[in-house]
Amino acid sequence: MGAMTDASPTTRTTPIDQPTAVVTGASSGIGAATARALAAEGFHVLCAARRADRVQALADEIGGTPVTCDITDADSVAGLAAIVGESLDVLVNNAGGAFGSTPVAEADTEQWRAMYDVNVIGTMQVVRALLPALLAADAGIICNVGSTAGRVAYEGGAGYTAAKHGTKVLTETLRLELWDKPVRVTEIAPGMVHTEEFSLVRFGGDQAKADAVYDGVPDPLLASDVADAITWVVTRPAHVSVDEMVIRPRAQAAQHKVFRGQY
Ligand code: 8X3
Repeated sequence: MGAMTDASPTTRTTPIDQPTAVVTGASSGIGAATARALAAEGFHVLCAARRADRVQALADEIGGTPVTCDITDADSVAGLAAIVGESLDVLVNNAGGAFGSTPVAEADTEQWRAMYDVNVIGTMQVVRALLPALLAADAGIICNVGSTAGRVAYEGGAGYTAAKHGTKVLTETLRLELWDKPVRVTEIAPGMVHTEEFSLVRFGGDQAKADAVYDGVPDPLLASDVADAITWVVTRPAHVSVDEMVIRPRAQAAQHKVFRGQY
């Protein structure tokens, strides 16, 4: 998996004075919205994801660079690093996901492995490969997209909550390890975000189950809301480090306390 395809150039073509950003999982949802938002802020965005047609279309739309990349594949990530080159200002580690919702007693081992692979190991592999370029930028920032699932437990969610707790701890550890380097490390932890794919993927393509998650909820967050938060964080002055930001819709006071009705 993860072989580079013809959607990936061998170099990027960034004007010399334009800041650059990598967004992983840029093929849809929060990733695509973040790529658009950063491009609107003047960044040259390297749009990285597995689906070549989608990253190509997005890069065409925003004047960015498409990179076909599977973050769980170290060779594929090395290809991303080669395209990034010597310097990188912003890394948004957004690629991730939830697969399945069974209780621990009925857990599907492969789904759990896949969740740890993409949410934790994949994030680590991208950080490891791109950190030299971020340090070369002298004011780089890493923004990992975690989740409120990395803050609490909920029934049927353990494979995902364990992985997103992993994303959180990876982020905290990285901030400690880079304490004397000119790079900031942030985690954005969204709650309920209504994207086209997150719940659909979690429930194996069952649209009715996916729709039920948001049923009656007045205004769940949209991908653009989270992209807005990420853009704000990464455009603060270099001495301002936002360690973490939890962002939920008004209707979600806590993971289990979701208002479904009309205000
Ligand atoms: C998604 C939040 O509530 O599905 O990261 O765990 S939740």
